[in-house]
Amino acid sequence: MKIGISCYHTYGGSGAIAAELGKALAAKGHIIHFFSQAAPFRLGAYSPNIFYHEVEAMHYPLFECPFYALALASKIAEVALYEKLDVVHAHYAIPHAMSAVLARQMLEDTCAESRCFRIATTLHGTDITVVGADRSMQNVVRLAINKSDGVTAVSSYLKEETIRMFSPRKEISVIPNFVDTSLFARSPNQAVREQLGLGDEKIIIHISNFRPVKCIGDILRVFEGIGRRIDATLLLVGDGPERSDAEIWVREQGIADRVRFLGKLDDIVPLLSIADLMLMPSNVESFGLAALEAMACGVPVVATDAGGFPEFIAQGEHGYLLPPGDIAGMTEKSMLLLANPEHWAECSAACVLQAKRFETSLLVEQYEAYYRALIEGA
Ligand code: GMT
Repeated sequence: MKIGISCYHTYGGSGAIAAELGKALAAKGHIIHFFSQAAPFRLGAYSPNIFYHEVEAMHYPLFECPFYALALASKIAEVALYEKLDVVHAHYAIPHAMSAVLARQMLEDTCAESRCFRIATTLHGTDITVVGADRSMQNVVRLAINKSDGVTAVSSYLKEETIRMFSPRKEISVIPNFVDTSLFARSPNQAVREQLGLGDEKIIIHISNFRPVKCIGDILRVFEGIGRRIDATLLLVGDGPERSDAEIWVREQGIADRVRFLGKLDDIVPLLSIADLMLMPSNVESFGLAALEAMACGVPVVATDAGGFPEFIAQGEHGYLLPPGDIAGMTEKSMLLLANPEHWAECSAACVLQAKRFETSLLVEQYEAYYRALIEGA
């Protein structure tokens, strides 16, 4: 198949899933055309089956905002026509699905409807639970969903939320996030510990874009509680709006020497491989890809019972789920794992097995079947 993928290039789960999906499809012989503002952060090395089209919105002094959604629509239409794309897979309802809908309208005079590309839209969460919750965006999100040929959500939670908030006409299928367990596998390396100046203390890790929804303050408070009982270091990977406040807070608390702000890193496996626990206290998370990647590396997770986490983290088996904001509960459960080597080892092994149920190859097959059904149903 010839598949266009429209996604955000920025540090986040949707860009990671879109890039990994495109790479896996290309490895199976499909031709993939990526559309985004910059190369998606996990795109990596050259592949003969992957083409990347940078979308540049026109800048003109009269316009306060560049017209990215329109530039993207024009680019999709241009590439779809000349490359004869079968499917355009939009990651996010807005603007990507909306731009794909517009692109198809641009081609209406040029190609017969039955020959035009199909639109598959994947909802990742923020487009529904954050942006979509803003009344000014509701109509356009609903339109993008209803005008797509097929819609998938990354968890049952997100599917139900979308139905509750938008009552869409379209059927929504659930295709969860996935992880390549041949790459995300624990391989502890003493050199990594040495580079970071770590001893034999317990390592707690968190990876995100530091947006308010990630509850960075809760991570710090849980870590502070852990640090009062055992020797531990917190590794914070990523960057975003909550980082500055977090840095100030750890300095004020006098724990700055035990909290490392490592910024945005592409290769997180070496860090996950030395981690003992991942903290994900998000107050809403449609899936939580970073937690799945940690589990693949044998890292148990303490997260919230919000959103999609309960769909792949079983209580007491792969870590623990607590209500958002329950700092005392998260601290206690973290200690249960960190202070009991046998329990930790059982959880760690169970995490690795659980991640294999979300193996990239299995979920990529589901996407391929989904595209085929859309094409055949045309
Ligand atoms: O979590 C983020 O802030 C990034 C966001 C994104 O759009 O990249 O992630 C969303 O999509 C991921 C991939 O499907 C999910 O694993 C994340 O749970 C989801 N984030 C939220 O729902 C907050």
